[in-house]
Amino acid sequence: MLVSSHRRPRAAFLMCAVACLGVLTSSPEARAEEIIQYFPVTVRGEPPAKRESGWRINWRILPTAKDKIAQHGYGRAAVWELQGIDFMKGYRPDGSEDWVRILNRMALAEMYVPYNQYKQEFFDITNYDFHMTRPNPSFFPKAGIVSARIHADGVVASEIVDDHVRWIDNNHINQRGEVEDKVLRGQVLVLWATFFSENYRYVLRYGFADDGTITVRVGGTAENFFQLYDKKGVSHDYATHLHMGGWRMEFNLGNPRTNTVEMIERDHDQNGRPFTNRRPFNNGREGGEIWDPAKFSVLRITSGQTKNRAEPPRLIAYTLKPVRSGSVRTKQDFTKADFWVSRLQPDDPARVQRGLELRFIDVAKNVLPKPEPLQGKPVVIWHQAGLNHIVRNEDYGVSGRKEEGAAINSWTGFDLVPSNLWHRTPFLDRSEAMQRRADDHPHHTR
Ligand SMILES: [Cu+2]
Repeated sequence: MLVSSHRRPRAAFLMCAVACLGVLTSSPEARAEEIIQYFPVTVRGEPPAKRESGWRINWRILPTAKDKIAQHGYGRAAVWELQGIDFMKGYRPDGSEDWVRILNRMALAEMYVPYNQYKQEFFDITNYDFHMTRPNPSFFPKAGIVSARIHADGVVASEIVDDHVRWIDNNHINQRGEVEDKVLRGQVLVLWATFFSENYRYVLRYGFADDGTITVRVGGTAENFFQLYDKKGVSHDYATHLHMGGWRMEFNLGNPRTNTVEMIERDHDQNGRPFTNRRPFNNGREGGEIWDPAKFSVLRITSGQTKNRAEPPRLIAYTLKPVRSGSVRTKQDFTKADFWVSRLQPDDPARVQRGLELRFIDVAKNVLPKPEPLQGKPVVIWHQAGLNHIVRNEDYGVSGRKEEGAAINSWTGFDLVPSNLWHRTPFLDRSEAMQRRADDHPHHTR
């Protein structure tokens, strides 16, 4: 289908001209980038603080496939693939920095946009040779930011920003020996880039927080596909649509072969008493699981090898926590579940022959016919999160013309939250005086 004839060709031509100019001067879409960022970050003019945590992140902008055969395997479009995500969770007893590899790879592998009517639906990464746009000065604020820069690939921007209250310590003893609340403001490294999707722009945003949390988001903005009103001036539901991001993740946590994947849900026993139900993902086999809002469903991936420094030590884990207003369900098989898990290296020779499984749209087809056991095998976690864009005047011009307005950015995504990655509350140092006080008043804290 020639979507360009429906979508805004003038803008497309303009963007292409800019992009082609960029390609002439350098080859930005092939080079690997790396950022190393320690926390806390002090503001300009202040001495640097002792490093308490940090991130080391590599990525590559995988180039657009000009023909039908995708070079990188996700689809035709350019893909921003994070290729090695390490976190420093303080120091080991010997004083060295305690780094652990969290993820080998992570990417937004699909952007799926079905409309309510006309059976119109788009697979922006699978089907189109869309690229990543280049940020210009309007992309950044004049204030309210610790620092920001555009990386050498000309596509990815990094920002360090305040992340509001990380914790409040209600047992802090101030210099006068009084107990008072102490606030730790968090900081976050935000990596973001913008995906050109003809009339739409998608803001791909990863927040790497100082405590090890990763927030994964995609935001849709720019020009709507349909006008707000039809020729009779009636606002129709056909313009309403979903934006569904599909992410693909390979966790490491020290040794991917030892990782186990569980679903954790708030359930009720026969007497109606709530309990936390931890169970192997899909009975330990490849497949899909549903997010149940009444159960607060999360997926947890736990290392079988890497332990934290708690007493006694515990195995480190990350929890995939959905942050969503609903679940995408269409006739597409990959919308049958919200979480999918597949084998990185399947046993099935037919799957091996097809090559590394990177396409989100194939996940159901890959794993449902012959689900393979997950125990002792490196796995791939897939997650989809969508938002229902019910059109409104704020997304159009005054007369409902799409060209005269801009759809306000709307976000969806999920969080990756550390679980027993740290051995204690990060950055909270108890002095001996505070510890004595806690020992003297064991019932002080509830
Ligand atoms: Cu929309």
